[in-house]
Amino acid sequence: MTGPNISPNDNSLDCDVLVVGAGFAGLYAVYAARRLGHSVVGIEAGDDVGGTWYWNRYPGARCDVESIDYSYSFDAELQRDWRWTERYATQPEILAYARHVADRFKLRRHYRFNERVAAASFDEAAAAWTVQLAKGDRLRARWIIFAAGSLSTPIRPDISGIDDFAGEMLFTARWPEERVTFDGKRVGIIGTGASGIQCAPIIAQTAAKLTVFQRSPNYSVPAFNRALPDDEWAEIQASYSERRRQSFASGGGSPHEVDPREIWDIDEGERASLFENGWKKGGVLFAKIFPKQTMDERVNALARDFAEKKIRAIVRDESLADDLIPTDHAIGTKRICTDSGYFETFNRDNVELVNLRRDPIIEITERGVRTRNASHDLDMLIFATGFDAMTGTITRVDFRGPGGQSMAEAWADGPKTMLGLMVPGFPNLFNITGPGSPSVLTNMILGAEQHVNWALGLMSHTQQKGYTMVEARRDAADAWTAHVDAIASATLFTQAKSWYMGANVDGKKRTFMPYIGGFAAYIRECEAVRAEGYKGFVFAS
Ligand code: N01
Repeated sequence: MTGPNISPNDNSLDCDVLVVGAGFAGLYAVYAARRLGHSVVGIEAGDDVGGTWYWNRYPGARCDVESIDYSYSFDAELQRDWRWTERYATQPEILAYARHVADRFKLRRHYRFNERVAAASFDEAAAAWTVQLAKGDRLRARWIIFAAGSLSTPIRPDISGIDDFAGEMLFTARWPEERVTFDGKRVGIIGTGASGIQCAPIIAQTAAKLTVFQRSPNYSVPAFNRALPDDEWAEIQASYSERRRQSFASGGGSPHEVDPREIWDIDEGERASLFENGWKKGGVLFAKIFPKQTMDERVNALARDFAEKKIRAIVRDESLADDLIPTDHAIGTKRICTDSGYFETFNRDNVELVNLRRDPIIEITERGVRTRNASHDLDMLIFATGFDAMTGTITRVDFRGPGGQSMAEAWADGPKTMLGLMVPGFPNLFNITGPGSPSVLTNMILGAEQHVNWALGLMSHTQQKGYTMVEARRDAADAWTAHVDAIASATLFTQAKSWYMGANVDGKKRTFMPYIGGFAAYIRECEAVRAEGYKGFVFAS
């Protein structure tokens, strides 16, 4: 890397590259842009680095991708020096890793923390973005790398009386840094997605009572988490480069692949053991045992049947098990949750499940939650109610390209992108792990590295050719988005009411947002575009 504060190439600018976000994508963008000699300013809403892992500090938060894979690959020494202690790292350990990376590569000095980008407009004559920060400052930059996360705008549900509650009210996605105690408290939690499912078992251990308000049950597979002993660590280190190679050549960004055989060619006994092995791998990998598992309803039904039996084997009360088993979606078409003792929690005497499909919430009152059939008095109410995923954060920034259209307007009928990375009408702006990229369906850290490297390659190409601006062509973005749609339509994913589909936000266009063709296929698409001189992009000065 070059020195700490180099000047922008153009003196009328404050920096060459403005990076939004100090999560894993933003940190890597700052690192990689600096390595190429660009002057960089980072903007981060939190008071430190970490992104998702900075905000989601709720008890039980862990990654559902193995730590050894969910970590940067760009620096062999970092990979060697950072010792992951568990198979699935806890939120504090992942946050400590982000901080270590920021310290090690001296990235914090490029950031302005506790600051947000409110708006940005593109000045075509100067080929620069004028960026308006929420506290009033303005910055001018040639390029913006928007790396503010795919799941970073939490939803506050529109439930009548929500502000009247007199007890403690917490959001998993904005969990306070101070220690929260549940001891002796009557705690309610609304939401049974990955966040709710991870924290409920821990809350139940000390709360006087835990009431879980469930609108839709979710599939969840045990994490089978464990410590990583030294001998295993040594083996991982010895084969790390091969592991990374496999991850970049895989569908999901970690070194796991489906069994290539047709399920119907496998006898029932072997099928059962393959399902059992898939289950024991833990979490999302259960959706990736057979190639057509999320494409063919008959294959999916076998996986559902297996998962249902697992739930029934845990939950002692049969009618409670009925309520906890999803019936509205194919397994894997909403993100499978990864838990540590979730279904077991419902065998406890101090835990109650309220099935909101039968007994919906009428209002939140000063005392708690009133459903149609009962009043639930609470000392604490926790919302694990999800995010305006993938588009929610970028459309809340008032980006205006040369045509004056905002991103929210441009995407009113669903996001349109070229490779998920650029949007027609918004030159010199890269979106990292956004819609149209594999993002949330792959290992986000490796995905971010690949995106950022590709974006920086396009920036260098633009400059080398003597241009100052690059933009995705509309026809290319239409074609890419149609391709993203077409692959998704061949799966069962589009039938689920998931946040992948935008179905959790009222009024949001229902469209499958991530690219589901797999990480390796996506990398090939990006490389092909590069090899053809960045076909689909238009350059100007
Ligand atoms: O959010 P969600 P999440 N009344 O949208 C319910 C990643 N992640 O934060 O399904 C009552 O999945 C809603 O009900 P319904 C992971 O990719 C990973 O849990 O709309 N309920 C649902 O149950 C994940 O998929 C980890 O009927 C209401 C819940 O709230 C993504 O983040 C951990 C409601 C929201 O679930 C999002 O997960 C955590 C209302 N008005 C997160 N509004 C790992 O393990 C919403 N709900 C790595």
